[in-house]
Amino acid sequence: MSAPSVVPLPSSMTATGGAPFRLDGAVLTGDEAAVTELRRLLHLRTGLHLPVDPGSGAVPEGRRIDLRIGALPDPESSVIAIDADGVWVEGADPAGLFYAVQTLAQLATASGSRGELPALRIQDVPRFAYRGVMLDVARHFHDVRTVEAFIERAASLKFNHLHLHLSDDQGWRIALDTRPLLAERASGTSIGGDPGGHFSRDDYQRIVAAAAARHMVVVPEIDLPGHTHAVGLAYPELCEDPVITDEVRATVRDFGGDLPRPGEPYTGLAVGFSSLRIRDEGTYAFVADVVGELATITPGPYLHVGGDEALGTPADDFALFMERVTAIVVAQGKTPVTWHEAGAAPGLAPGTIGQYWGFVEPIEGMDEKTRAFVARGGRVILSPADAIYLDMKFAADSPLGLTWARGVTTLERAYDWEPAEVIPGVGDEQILGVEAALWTETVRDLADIDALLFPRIAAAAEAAWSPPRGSTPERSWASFRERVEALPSLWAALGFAGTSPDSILDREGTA
Ligand code: TNX
Repeated sequence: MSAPSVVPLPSSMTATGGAPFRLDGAVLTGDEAAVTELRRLLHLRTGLHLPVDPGSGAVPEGRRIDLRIGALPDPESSVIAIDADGVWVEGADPAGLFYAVQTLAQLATASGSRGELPALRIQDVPRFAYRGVMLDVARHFHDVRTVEAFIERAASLKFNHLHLHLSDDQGWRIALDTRPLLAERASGTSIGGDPGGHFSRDDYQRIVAAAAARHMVVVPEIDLPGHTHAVGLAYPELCEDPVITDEVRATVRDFGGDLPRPGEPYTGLAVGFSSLRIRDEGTYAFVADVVGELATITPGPYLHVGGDEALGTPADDFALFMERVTAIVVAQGKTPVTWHEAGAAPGLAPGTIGQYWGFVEPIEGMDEKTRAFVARGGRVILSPADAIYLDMKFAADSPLGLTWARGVTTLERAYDWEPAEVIPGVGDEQILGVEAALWTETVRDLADIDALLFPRIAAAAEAAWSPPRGSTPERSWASFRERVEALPSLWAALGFAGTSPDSILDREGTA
């Protein structure tokens, strides 16, 4: 018998071969939040409105779907037992129970009013504590509702961190009381001259709350000291003039737009031309304001301070800046996260987390820089760009997406890599987690987001949650490719993808 389709693959799943549990006539009981979520999902999936046990205890024998918080050792873990007489679910904590409920939604087959759940036992423990998705709201601004939709999509695949890329050359996307000119003067446009925008502090709190309701922690990123052209629209005295390299000219030639000019909004997609003034104390007053305010409005432990592609910043200055900015984050009681380039800075604050965005097979010493975080007591988030940069094209003829990271990136390439094999010397103990990134140079709205997200986000979820590749026959591309077939109809039922279920998998082929 082929195993039921669950993605990401649970740490252990046994189909018992018994008769399934019939959903019609079933009654939901137990933890209120979990009951509400499962009722919602089963309705969307099967059309059934299951009744909730009013607490009388008079649920007919053999008809219970019982959802409880139990005494399990591992955070976010759960056990599920299904047979013809009932469904018993225990979560270690509310998150564990929430994830078990997402599994049940995948297992529920829709057959008119007679949905059912297959007889099985699942024990599920995530491999990595940090399972992230990143959304770039700087290249194109995406509003609160879009971010909420993004959260819902990611949480259904058991991601638990939302990294928001809140600033870049093209715009500053969060209003801060300490530096009001940023939102006022530096958020008006997006790439291609599309409309800009920014989050008010209330908007940001709504995002934090929506994420928390789905067991996700927000990781805000302010990208420094490069990717800061927009800062110069508000505080010109803090920024160097753009450094126009051959690469910048080539990008303008290939993708259009104008060269960056000081004091004018930048609407192209070149990178690496901007820098804060590193030897100016005003810069650190600015950084202290921004980091301090972000720390007060962010409940999660991490603040991401960028550090990527600072090609317009001399190496010594870059090292000095990253040392100071990570110290400022630590002084605010948060753990700094930076892109892997900052591993080159000898004075980086101990414990800083490094986010690797090189390829599955590292080139140009990127692995060396990433190991440097571990040497200073930090851990690593893996975002290999040729696998899980979801902004890479999924098909050569798609107008959406870029190709620089060995694109076109097929579903197979998104799936078929193993986290512990990317950086020599960085294994499970040194890996904090895995994060899929969606940069938005070509991405204007939720339909664009969905077109790039699905189905590759499911491959990233399996790298982040499931046991190592090859550890069981099911943790393989061959098995994933079959299991993932079951998901588009669920995604369509949940309203996730604008496209029809068939087209999600067919448009790229799965080869
Ligand atoms: C590289 S990877 C970037 C971003 C771009 C992205 C596009 C990294 C840390 N920086 O600035 O948006 O490629 O794929």
